[in-house]
Amino acid sequence: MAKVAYVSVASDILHEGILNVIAKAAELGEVVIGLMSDEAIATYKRVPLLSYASRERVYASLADVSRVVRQDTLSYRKNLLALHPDYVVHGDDWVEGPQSMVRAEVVELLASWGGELVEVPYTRGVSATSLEARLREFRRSPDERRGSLRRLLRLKPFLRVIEASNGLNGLVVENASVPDPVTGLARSFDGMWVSSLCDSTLKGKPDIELVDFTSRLATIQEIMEVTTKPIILDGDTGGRTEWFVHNVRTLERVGVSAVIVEDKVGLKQNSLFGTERMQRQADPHEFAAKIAAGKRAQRTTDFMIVARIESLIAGTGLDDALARARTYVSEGGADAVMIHSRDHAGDDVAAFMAAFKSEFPEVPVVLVPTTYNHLTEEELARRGASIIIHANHLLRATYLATERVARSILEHGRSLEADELCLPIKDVLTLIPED
Ligand code: SPV
Ligand code: MG
Repeated sequence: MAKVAYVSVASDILHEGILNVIAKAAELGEVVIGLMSDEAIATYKRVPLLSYASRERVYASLADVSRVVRQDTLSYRKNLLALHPDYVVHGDDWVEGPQSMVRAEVVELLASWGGELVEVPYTRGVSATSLEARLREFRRSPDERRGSLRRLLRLKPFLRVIEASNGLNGLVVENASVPDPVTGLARSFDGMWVSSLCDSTLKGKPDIELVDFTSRLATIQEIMEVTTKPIILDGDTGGRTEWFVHNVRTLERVGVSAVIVEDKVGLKQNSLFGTERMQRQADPHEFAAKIAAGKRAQRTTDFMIVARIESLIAGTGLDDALARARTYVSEGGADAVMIHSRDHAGDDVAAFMAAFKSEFPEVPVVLVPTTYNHLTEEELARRGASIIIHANHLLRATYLATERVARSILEHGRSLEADELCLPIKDVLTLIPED
């Protein structure tokens, strides 16, 4: 019987490096490609550009490949146990770094039936990761970017999103990455929140819909210029319905993925004031009609309108929140709901999600856990959250840091003491890539 050589593939792009690995496998036996599913890839890097079906066709058509099987996880375990291949062939680039844990498991499994891991010298300069840099331009295109939020929602159990308020902190959000404590693989943010609080505060203005849509759009464009991740706009109340429909189309056209609008009327104040400031909730049917008008105005299917429910903020309670959620989804056609709260325990939000998800299991729930931030993203996701937004932390950090430096310079009459609080000049000069 022919020997079997298993090659796992995650790349969109069939390049020379992968062909070298497959050619080596073909020398050893019948080549079975373990093609990673979109879900598996999304656990540690960007969602592929090509669908699973088209990637499968590409790999199945190679003369050296006998068949393609689906690999549903980053771990090879399930497929290796099913196939008991004689060989696994891989580039030697995974000996160290984030994939070394996956490698260790492969070695251990193969040993149990006398299989062997064969490593091919890594082909420099053609890895999917270097091609990825060139794909950035493509990912920045409005269509690609707009649709990426829905795609991610389908592929990942929950999305972690953080505020981005200008080009510079947009770059921080785009590039920040830490190893996952369990798997060792890269963990990064899935998307960006363009907050009304932060956008206003950065301009020295209160968060009362004073910063107009044209200005908000300029912020979005600035962030979009230098990043590729999906953008969720804090759309405040959405304004007059007659304006909202136009703004929805503008946001779609520039590549924003979603707008969240809150069910308030009159002078909007920031939700974290709770009932300390006079805030009025909208009539639920009128608000549903605004959302429905926005949905009808859309030119694409991938843009999302999220209904934000302020009942727990305004003190009108859980039953009101649930009734409104029902109206906004069933009557308004909202693609998702955001339930906001400033409760410190997070119990009201958990109660809302338990009830809402039993009625609408498919409708995503968005949370902004500023006050109940002792709960981890995973805990919130277990309770039913699909998108978790860290809404204002980069702005707050920036204020604290800059104010400290300003005081230090005043106190000392020179900037020497502030140096340790600042990014070194040589780093700031190279912070922004020139190409
Ligand atoms: C924002 O970030 O502007 C928000 C969230 O709307 S909150 O400030 O909590 O109301
Ligand atoms: Mg806001």
